[in-house]
Order: sequence, then structure tokens, then C-alpha cells
Amino acid sequence: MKPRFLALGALAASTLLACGVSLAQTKWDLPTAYPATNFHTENITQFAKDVDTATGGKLKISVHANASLFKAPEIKRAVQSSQAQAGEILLANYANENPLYALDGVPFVAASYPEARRLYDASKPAMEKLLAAQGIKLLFSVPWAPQGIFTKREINSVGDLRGIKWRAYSPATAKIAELIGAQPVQIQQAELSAAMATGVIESYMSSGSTGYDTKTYEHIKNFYDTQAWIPKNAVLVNLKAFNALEPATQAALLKTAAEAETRGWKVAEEKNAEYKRLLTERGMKIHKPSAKLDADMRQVGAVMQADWLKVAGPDGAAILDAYKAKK
Ligand code: PCA
Repeated sequence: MKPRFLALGALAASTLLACGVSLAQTKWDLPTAYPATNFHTENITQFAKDVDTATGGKLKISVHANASLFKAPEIKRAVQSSQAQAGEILLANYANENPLYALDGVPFVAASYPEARRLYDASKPAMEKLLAAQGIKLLFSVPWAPQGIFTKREINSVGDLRGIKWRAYSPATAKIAELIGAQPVQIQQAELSAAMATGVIESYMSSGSTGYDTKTYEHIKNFYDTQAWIPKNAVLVNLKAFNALEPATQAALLKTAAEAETRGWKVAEEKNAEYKRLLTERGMKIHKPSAKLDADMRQVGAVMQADWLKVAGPDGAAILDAYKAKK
């Protein structure tokens, strides 16, 4: 019996080859730092499914959510060093590497979705060039929601935040703490619930989606909708891994990535309102900031913009000018 089976197996394989079906399959890991139910992760999971379909199963991407494979600040290096072929990062986390990564985290540069889109368009060529020099290709980028302040106490001005324990997720959110006299602690989203439960922090800036994902409403009851900036995540791929794909697979991947970007921007905006509704239902008070709080935050933003320009130099100024010219 055995030789007959072998012969049949060989026949099946040669038939597949004769039909032009390649059996080669590439498998990639894609670590992310946010939970599986977060809208970014859902979008990436859909992207991975679509890539599978579009490449006829030739490229399989495994999404590893919730910082299970690498912690948020490690994902970029993992992609750069081929420990993971792809990955999702929060650009603003890498502000200390290059000011370009910091730009969408500077308060009041781009605080509405149309502004965030224009800022993305204005900075994308330089961003792609910077990433390429690091052996990375940008697949797509999707925004979070406008950032507001979660705080235990009700506040009227930034003075009311002086001395409080403040969670920072990026160099910029730590800088805000410094400027308003709060005490910053760097904590990524995957550890945020625990940090609130143990009283390590009593305030932070982020979006409604993170407030919801981390069950912030169980510990903190106020959200001040300052709409200060819109940070973005980016899905990256190692350039060598990308270049190793067949041209048709590359094309299918890029097309699917473009679709994921369009879908991501749409869903981000739709979910912004929904997350605020969900937070309200769970007992969170969503406040419009007082005129004083708004003015205080804008002053913080002005200081940070001036600082950013100093560090980013003429290249940075050119990007900001291009963005402002599109306004
Ligand atoms: N959520 C992420 C980053 C920006 C956001 O809205 C966080 O808080 O970690």
C-alpha cells in the first residue's frame, strides 16, 4: 500500500505545480500593545485576514495583541532587528529617537480629525524616509481619539493638577506633567488598570477608548474633553521581510494596507463618540473644559511647540509650514 500512497502524493504535488499553484507560504508575527477588542487591534486583525485572502494564503500574519509578545516601547526595535517581521507602534513613544515621531503628540498642533489627516499627509514623506533608513517600511497609520484628561478630582485649571500622580505614556505626556507640576510615572496601556487599582496614578491624558479599554471608570470619574492632540499608531514591516516577498504578494499587501488605513480613520472617528457614550453609561462625567483649563492647556501646547521646533530644526519647520499651508 505504502508505495501507492507515495505515488499518489507525488502526483498530487505535480498536478498542483502544473496548475501554477505555489506551495510557498510566508508566516509573519505582528505584535501590538493594545487589547484584542481595541479598535486598532480589530482593524489589524481584519487586515491580517484580508492579506490572507488577497495573497491566496501565501502570507499569513499572526497578530499578538496586548503586549503579549513585546512591550509597547520594544516593538519598533523588534521589527527593526527582524525579531518580528511586522508590528504596530505608537509613533509618539519614539519621540526621543527623532522629533518627527513626536509631532502628532504635541498639544494643539492637530486636534481634529481633518487636521490630523493633513498633518499625517504633510509628515508622511519624511516619516517614510526616516523609517526606510532604519530598515522599516510604513504599511499604514491610524489615529487615536483627541486626548483629554482623566482625573479623580474635578478641576478648573491646570493648577488643580499640581502634585498629583500622573500617568505618562510618552515623552510628551511626561513633559506635560513637568509643565503643570504633576508627578509623572511612565506606564503603558497594558499596565494601566493595575496602576489605577493600586493607586500608583490618579490622573492621565489619553482617549475615551483607552479609558474604556482599561476600565478607568472603576477608579476615576472625570474626563475633561480638552481635545488636545490626536496621536497615531503605525503598522510597520521589516524592509528585508517585505523585499523577500514575491511582487504579486507585495502588491496585494500594500493594497490591503491602504484599505486598512482608510477603514481605520473612519472607524476611529465613529468610535470616538461611542466610547464617550460608553464611559458616561459606566458613571464617568464627561466635562467640557472651563475657559481657564483650556487656556492653560493651550499655553502648555505653545511651550511644547516652541520646544519641538527647536529640536526639529529647519526640516521640522518645513513640515509644520507645509501642514499649516494646507489648513
Ligand atoms: N491611547 C494610548 C495612546 C493614545 C491613546 O489614546 C494610551 O493611552 O496608551
